[in-house]
Amino acid sequence: MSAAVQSIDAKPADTQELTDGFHLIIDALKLNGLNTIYGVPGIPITDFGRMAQAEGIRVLSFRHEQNAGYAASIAGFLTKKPGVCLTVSAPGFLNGLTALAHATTNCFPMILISGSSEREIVDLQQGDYEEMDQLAIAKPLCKAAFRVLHAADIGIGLARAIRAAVSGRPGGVYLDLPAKLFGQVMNAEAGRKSLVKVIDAAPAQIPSPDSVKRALDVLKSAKKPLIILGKGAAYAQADEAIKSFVEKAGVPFLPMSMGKGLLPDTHPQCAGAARSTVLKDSDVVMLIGARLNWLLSHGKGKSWGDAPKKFIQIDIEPKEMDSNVEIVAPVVGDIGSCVAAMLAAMGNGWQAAPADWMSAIAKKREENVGKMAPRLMNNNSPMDYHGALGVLRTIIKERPDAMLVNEGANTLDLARGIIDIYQPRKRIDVGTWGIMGIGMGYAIAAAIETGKPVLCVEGDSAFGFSGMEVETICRYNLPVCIVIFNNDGIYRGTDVNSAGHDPAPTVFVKGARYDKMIEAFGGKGVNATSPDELKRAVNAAMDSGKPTLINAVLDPAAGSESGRIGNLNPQSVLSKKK
Ligand SMILES: Cc1ncc(C[n+]2csc(CCOP(=O)(O)OP(=O)(O)O)c2C)c(N)n1
Ligand SMILES: [Mg+2]
Repeated sequence: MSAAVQSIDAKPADTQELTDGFHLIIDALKLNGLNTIYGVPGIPITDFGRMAQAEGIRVLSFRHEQNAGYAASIAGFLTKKPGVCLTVSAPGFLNGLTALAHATTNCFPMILISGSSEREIVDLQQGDYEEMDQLAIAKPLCKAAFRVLHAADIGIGLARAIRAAVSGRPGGVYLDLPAKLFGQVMNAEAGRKSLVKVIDAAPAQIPSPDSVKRALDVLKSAKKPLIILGKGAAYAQADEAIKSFVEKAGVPFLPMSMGKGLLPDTHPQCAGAARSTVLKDSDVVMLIGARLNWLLSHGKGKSWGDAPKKFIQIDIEPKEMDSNVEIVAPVVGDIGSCVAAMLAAMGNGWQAAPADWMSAIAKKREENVGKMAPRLMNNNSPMDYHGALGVLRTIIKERPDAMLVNEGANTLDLARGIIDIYQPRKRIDVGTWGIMGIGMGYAIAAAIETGKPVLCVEGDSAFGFSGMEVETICRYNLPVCIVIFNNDGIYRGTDVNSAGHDPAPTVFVKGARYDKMIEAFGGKGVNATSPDELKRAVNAAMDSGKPTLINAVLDPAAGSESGRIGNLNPQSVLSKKK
């Protein structure tokens, strides 16, 4: 037992001011500006949630920990402060763990705080209530994991968790708080002194001048340069510097899904609508906060073409360099510092990319946009993806500061291409893993953290993973409009099972009315069968700020297997492909 805890024996109990684990955790969170908790109550954290709320922390109580965890993870992305998720032991912890792993994979700062059972019983495997060695299980799935056993160590424990989450490449951190800790009593003054306010939690990491010069030399030598902006660039909140750099460089840019809006998708240098051309034909590619993972086909293969290519990479994580292909100019540092250093080193008289490259891209972009335009204006009923997304595209154009949440397969891939984004960090989606289930958690955190209206564009399958949180959205009366692209199933609603009476694995109840779900909790439900109806309903929802769920009736035959990534499905040589 620590000296601070022992010291309570030194004076009679009634003459000294006491504090306890509950209060120290709350004080430590508040001291570090962590004023929001996303979680689900239960033993041993129920009272903690109540007390935190009473002390002014915003406590958002969810219906399932995974959704609370996703909310915390995206809160981290949006604010650069660790999002906090609070769960009960064993099953609650495991439910939150998916989100913690997701945060780590996506480089979002998050802290999963979980209550846990009695160490003495857990370690002897004597069958405690919700027994589990949570710390051991969390470790491989997050950036760091800590356990606090003494009240006097709460301040240090939280400080370590905060630093681990936000410094360097951000990620998920697990903080294990055994039930006994909450009630542990210690001298209040000693308690206050034990708290740590984390100074400069994510110190700037300045790139070496040589690496900056090398990168600019390579960029300067390019005939067909390309800049790719990843969600790391969006996370950095160096929006002005990034915009100035891209414009001064005069290089076409391709935004990754959550990098959209750093510069508007309608910017003349945006190559989003000419993606395959720029990947194939570019000769120098500068990655800014984007990794060469599967989302960029690992930087090689068919989609990158045969032309020789040089890669420049700006990333805070040195190990990211050469992960898939050779990086001829690695620039290691935080994105803000790196881009600022680039801007400073470019000097005056930087030559924009050659005009023939820019005009080839502009031509391709106009061709593709022109081909798409009539499809976006169709008023078919039931709707197809393009008709429905044409409407939502206009709505976001008119409301560029709204938050857009997006998940699904076709619903995701087509919305990403069709809905232009105009401001940084407005589009939040399935991320690196392409997971379903982020929808309602993200929507809730987006509303809470930004105070802006939220539009969720959800496949009917995707929505199902977190659908119960519509109650949470109604309970907190959040300005969230959920549009469900209801095509009766996963990818399509038309599969049939030729071998028996069970439905095919990819189809759902036909003609389901998701709009009725939100009515059960006092929200507004709308069934929209045409683009016109959809437009009216979404605009009304965004104007009212009232929780709304719109069941957008899509043609069950609209959509293709796995959206744009059908090629990743393994094929059987024994069964013929339809
Ligand atoms: C957690 C998780 N489970 C399963 C999947 C596999 N999966 C990919 S997309 C998808 C649902 C696609 O259907 P829907 O959301 O209705 O979109 P649609 O293509 O029909 O528009 C599923 C289940 C996943 N990506 N993540
Ligand atoms: Mg669907």
